[in-house]
Amino acid sequence: MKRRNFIKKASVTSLGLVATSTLISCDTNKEKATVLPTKKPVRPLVIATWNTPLAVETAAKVLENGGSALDAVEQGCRIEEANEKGQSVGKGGLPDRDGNVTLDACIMNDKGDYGAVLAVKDIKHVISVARKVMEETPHVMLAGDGAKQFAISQGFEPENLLTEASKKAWEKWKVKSEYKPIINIENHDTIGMLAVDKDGNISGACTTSGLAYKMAGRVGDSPIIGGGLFVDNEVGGATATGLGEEVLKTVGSFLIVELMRQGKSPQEACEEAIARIVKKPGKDFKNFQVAYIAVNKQGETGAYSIHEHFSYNLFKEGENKNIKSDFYNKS
Ligand code: SD4
Repeated sequence: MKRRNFIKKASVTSLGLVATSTLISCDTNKEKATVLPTKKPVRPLVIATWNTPLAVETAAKVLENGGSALDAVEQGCRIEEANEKGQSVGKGGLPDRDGNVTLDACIMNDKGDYGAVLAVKDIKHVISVARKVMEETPHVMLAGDGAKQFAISQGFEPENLLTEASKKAWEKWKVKSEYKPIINIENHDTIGMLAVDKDGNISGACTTSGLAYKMAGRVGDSPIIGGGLFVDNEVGGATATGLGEEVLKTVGSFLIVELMRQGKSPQEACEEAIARIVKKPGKDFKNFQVAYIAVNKQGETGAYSIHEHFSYNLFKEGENKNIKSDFYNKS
């Protein structure tokens, strides 16, 4: 198979906040992708939030070897869960305000099945636990201690997820003793991943430690179907990163898939979902970020964020020096 891997990074830096989405598409076709989102249908492909090349490459390899989209997104997400340097996913995630690392994750397959775990302590690969919930139980969500017990019963090893670096960061935050949860703004964050396999079947996954220093028990959008992730194999999939409360209030990922069902492209659908958030009165958009990525059945992709929304016109005119858009051919 003649293959090209395309990595496209679109990043927006504005007001000190950064949103990045990374696209790798494995293409049998000779034509170069020149823009993000891809207008040209590409299959198989995998896209993920933020700049997570190793995770995306891992997932792409699964697809290249003929694996399913479900295996691809699970394997991709596991890379970030094991990456201790990433402070918003898996081991090394920043804790809640009491110092406990609690993880949320969910996964959806091409049959419309879904599994999720919420507020799980001491288990690193929550994306795989979510898959077990989907495949081995009659339920769709397990939370807290029940989820942890289930994971252990399935052979997952409990371990301390609080690294020294995250503990230090938490201790520093505690000194201020004000309740202000923080969304990580560096170039690494919650990973949401969507894959389309060579047959056009779509799966998605999302895994996170949620907001840094959140209230104990707080759960965001990432493990909630329709919020942080939604896949409908007839139409496409979408996933989110950013302030989960705002994603949930607009049921963002479900909205994007439904908009695609009505004929919008993935890019138009992501833009509309962001517009639903920003048109609400009284919101201070400078202080939070929401970003979506989406893919449709044909293998077209879209990506949009609140900060892009406010920079879009300048971006179109090429006048905003803060917006970078690089293209790499990794063949
Ligand atoms: C949450 N959406 O728990 C997650 C956090 C996140 O970028 O994506 N941060 O709300």
